[in-house]
Amino acid sequence: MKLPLPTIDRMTATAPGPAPVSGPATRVSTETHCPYCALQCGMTVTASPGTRRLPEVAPRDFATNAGRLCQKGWTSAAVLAAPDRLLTPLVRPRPGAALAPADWDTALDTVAGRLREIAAEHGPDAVAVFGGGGLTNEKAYALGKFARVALGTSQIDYNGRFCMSSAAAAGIRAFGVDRGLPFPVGDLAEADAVLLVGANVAETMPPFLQHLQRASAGGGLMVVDPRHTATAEKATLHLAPTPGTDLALALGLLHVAVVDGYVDHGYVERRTRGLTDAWRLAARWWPERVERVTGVPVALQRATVRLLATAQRAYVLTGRGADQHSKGTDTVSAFINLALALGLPGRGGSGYGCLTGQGNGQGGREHGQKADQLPGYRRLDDPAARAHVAGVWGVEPDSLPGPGRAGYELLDALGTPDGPKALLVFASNPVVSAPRAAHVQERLAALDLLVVADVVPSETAALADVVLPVTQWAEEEGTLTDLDGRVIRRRRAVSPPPGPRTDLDVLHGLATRLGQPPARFPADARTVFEELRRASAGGPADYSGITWERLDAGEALHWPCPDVPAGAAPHRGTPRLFLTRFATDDGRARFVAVDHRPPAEEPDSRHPLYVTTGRVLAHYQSGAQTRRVPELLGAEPECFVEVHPDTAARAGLREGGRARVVGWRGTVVATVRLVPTMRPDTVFLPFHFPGAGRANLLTNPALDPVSRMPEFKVAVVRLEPMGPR
Ligand SMILES: Nc1nc2c(c(=O)[nH]1)N[C@H]1C(S)=C(S)[C@@H](COP(=O)(O)OP(=O)(O)OC[C@H]3O[C@@H](n4cnc5c(=O)[nH]c(N)nc54)[C@H](O)[C@@H]3O)O[C@H]1N2
Ligand SMILES: Nc1nc2c(c(=O)[nH]1)N[C@H]1C(S)=C(S)[C@@H](COP(=O)(O)OP(=O)(O)OC[C@H]3O[C@@H](n4cnc5c(=O)[nH]c(N)nc54)[C@H](O)[C@@H]3O)O[C@H]1N2
Ligand code: SF4
Ligand SMILES: [Mo]
Repeated sequence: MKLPLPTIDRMTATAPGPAPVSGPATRVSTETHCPYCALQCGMTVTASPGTRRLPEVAPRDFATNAGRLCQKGWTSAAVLAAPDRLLTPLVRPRPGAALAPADWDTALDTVAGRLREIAAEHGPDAVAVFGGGGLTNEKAYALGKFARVALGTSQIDYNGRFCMSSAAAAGIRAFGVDRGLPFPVGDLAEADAVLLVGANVAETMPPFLQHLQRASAGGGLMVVDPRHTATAEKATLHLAPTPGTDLALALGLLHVAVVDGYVDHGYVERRTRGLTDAWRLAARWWPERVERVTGVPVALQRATVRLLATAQRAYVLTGRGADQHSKGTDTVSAFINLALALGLPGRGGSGYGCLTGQGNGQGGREHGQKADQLPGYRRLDDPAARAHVAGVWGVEPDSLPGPGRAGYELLDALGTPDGPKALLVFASNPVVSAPRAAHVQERLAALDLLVVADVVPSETAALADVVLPVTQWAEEEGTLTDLDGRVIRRRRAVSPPPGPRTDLDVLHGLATRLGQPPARFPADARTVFEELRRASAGGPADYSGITWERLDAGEALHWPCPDVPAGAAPHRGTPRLFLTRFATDDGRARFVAVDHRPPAEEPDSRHPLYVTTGRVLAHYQSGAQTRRVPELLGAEPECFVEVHPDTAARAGLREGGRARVVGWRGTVVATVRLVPTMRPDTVFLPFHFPGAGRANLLTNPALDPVSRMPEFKVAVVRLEPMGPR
């Protein structure tokens, strides 16, 4: 792909004030947030209009980051000037031909024309949409509306399905609503004890560690992770279960809580239902049996429950290590059961929370890009929700399609006789990040039309028939919702280079070409936000009382924040949910009766090791952005595999040598890192790399029956040495 190179001097500031014509550049600073993870660290971006200098990024004091940034945040401006940034639409003139630059009208006409043909031939469900949790609230909302109204398709889902969908499902069934942290993240700073399950925040949200300082210094930090991570290093207790056995561990911890007399009976009586049924299953998970299944010693199980139960302020937090299993929902439910038995959720200063991951992972799962959902975290199969949202959209409720395929199932169906023939991808790179990636790549290749909107030529964009170049974070206005449900403003700090358009503009252009009235798909973020407020009014995630002005004034507004009658004092938002009641019919939280089951795949003589996957500090997700930042690529240039020295020796591997990691679905090539703290039965791969270093060549698309989450965290492999490079 040969593209015109962006020059940095095109990225001039647009904040108020005269543009410098000559002489020393005026520097213009804008308060915004990091483009990457759900912590949404506050940062100030300072542009030097009229110069070739990259905008400067500096941390600012915000509730989530208290003045700190991680390495990715500090270097985030580099992606604005990525040398291979997409600046012009690209169209593949015919299958097999190379992508060629095209003007916007040609590209959008091509897409709209092909979508019409495909829908006319095969019906509206032949066109599918795949979104992302990095999209702003307005984009996520517009994408869902575009799918249901302009395309009339049921086939829309997004990458959050691969992220925290298990915790979301477990949260809804326990508490009636899913807000990752139902309390401000800063509350954690007062905690005496925190049980962190399957989260390596030292690498995935480094500034978050400040909030755990008190617990960590006071001996109250407990980490459940098969690996001795940088986070586990800070913990007093490290429980290192066999991958895929957390459910047994959580049942065992509940067992200990009951048998050792730590259940808060008053709380259970007043605020919950269902302990008896949950206990019936947990009763069979006595500590010695749990030790046999998980490898976590009995004494450690007991010490964990004691610490958590005797602390004055205690939290249970889950991350992807709990979620990303074919039993992720039940696993998270089992940890929620433990928290309920100890009386933590909905008690000021204590609680349960799920650590949402993507920049707008929270807002991205509320406004309708999910297969079964309408804005405001409403259900697509709820007649009242359909009527309300259809009213806001100006369409008939009956015209809205029903729920469609979820995540992997959608990707797996592409190009099959009953499946979609066209796919539009906004803000995801499934060729690298989806499970069983080689198969997903084949499905994408089988489509009649693949359209990718992205800022850089990702591995998925490289397969597309049409690539649409879009603007990025510091070039745009919008809102996002951070990991504790606080709505924040993303602000335009630099002007984009000529060429790219916003995602909202792209959706506007496509919708009008598909015959929609132009006013129905506004390209202006604020206008979309005003509509989103109305669409969300009365829903679980009610944003109707949140205004652009209040956000700009820096008010801390957590949803739900309903609108109030004229004249009344504005609603202050809800920083802490559940203090008096849970969001269930009767206001009580539910224990869910769950039992352990093994992962979908277990070691055998050909594949004697577990492989688990996750993140490293320097890279973000599929790496499409961070592999384009020289400092980050320099820190982690290629895929590696963490192996215990004995395991490596048995396989004939040395530090720094290359290994083939061979599983049932494929082989990954990785550089060997000897890690003495690894479990000898387990190896670890980061999933940030493309090509032969793609961890997802190995991962198992065995799905959780409730959340449809794939089993990213457990597959089985063997190691083989490879010659030198
Ligand atoms: N540097 C960096 N930061 C990020 C991201 C990134 O890509 N890079 N992505 C963001 C996003 S979208 C997300 S979702 C978050 C994810 O944040 P985390 O959940 O912290 O990330 P992971 O590394 O996927 O998984 C956490 C840990 O789970 C462990 N684990 C593996 N298998 C199991 C198991 O069976 N049980 C248990 N208990 N633990 C297990 C892994 O060893 C790993 O250390 O990070 C966000 N922040
Ligand atoms: N093996 C394994 N696989 C995993 C995981 C794991 O732990 N192990 N974790 C899973 C998780 S938690 C997640 S969240 C997924 C994430 O995986 P992906 O969905 O692939 O996420 P990203 O790499 O963030 O992809 C975002 C893409 O959107 C582009 N982009 C950025 N901003 C915008 C924008 O405003 N508009 C548009 N149109 N594009 C934009 C970026 O350049 C990038 O190409 O990966 C999952 N895959
Ligand atoms: S922790 Fe997350 S939000 Fe904060 S600087 Fe790092 S990537 Fe950005
Ligand atoms: Mo994620």
